Amino acid sequence: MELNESVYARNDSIAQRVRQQLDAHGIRMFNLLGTPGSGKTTLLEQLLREDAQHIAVIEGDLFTDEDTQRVRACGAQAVQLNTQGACHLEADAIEAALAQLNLDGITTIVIDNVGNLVCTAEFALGEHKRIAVISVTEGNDKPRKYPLIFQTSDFVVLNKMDLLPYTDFDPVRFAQDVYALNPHAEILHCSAVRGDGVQKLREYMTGNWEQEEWPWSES
Ligand SMILES: Nc1nc2c(ncn2[C@@H]2O[C@H](COP(=O)(O)OP(=O)(O)O)[C@@H](O)[C@H]2O)c(=O)[nH]1
Ligand SMILES: [Mg+2]
Repeated sequence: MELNESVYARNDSIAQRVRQQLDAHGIRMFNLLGTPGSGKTTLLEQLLREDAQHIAVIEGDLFTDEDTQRVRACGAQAVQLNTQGACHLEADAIEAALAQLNLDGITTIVIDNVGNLVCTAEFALGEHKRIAVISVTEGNDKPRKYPLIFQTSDFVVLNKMDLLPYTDFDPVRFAQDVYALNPHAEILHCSAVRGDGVQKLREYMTGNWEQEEWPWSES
């Protein structure tokens, strides 16, 4: 218990430092979280289609650099972080990754987090906003089974809407469950392969929302 608290406190203080560094550069950072295969990297590829010059990517994966190759093929700068089996990224790795990026001209950084609905949600990385990506092929129970990711995400992408007719997924029930956990969440229906919903996500990411106070202020 005490060990856990010190791990989180240390992580939070590094995350706060990362956030200060980003604010000094006027850069917004988004933490893309979700299940393996929900479509995080496909969504990112769509976002990069229009603006690969101003968006840099930090890719988190256990062992491979396949997703980094995918985003570099879109023309974006990307740094690979391999967790060597760990199920989430921590703020110290993000701080090290930032040092490897050329931030000139960069307005936005997207962290393509390790696919995982549990521990990724527990670690602040210095991001300004969290975007959870869930797909309709995963079943309706995810908000009820994995509440923290929905409680802490600002934006929830419900992806693979093109497959909805082939599933028993109920988007209305999903929305009720998400709002019960987080009334401020915005839910966006997307098909990352078709590009549906991507423009709305782009507008949200570049929009004029208020910068909130640092939410992890205990440390
Ligand atoms: N039908 C459909 N397939 C998708 C969609 N988005 C992603 N996929 C597919 O789902 C698989 C996993 O996508 P990927 O982006 O690699 O998922 P990640 O593990 O979350 O990064 C790939 O085969 C994608 O082509 C979508 O909106 N509709
Ligand atoms: Mg991926």
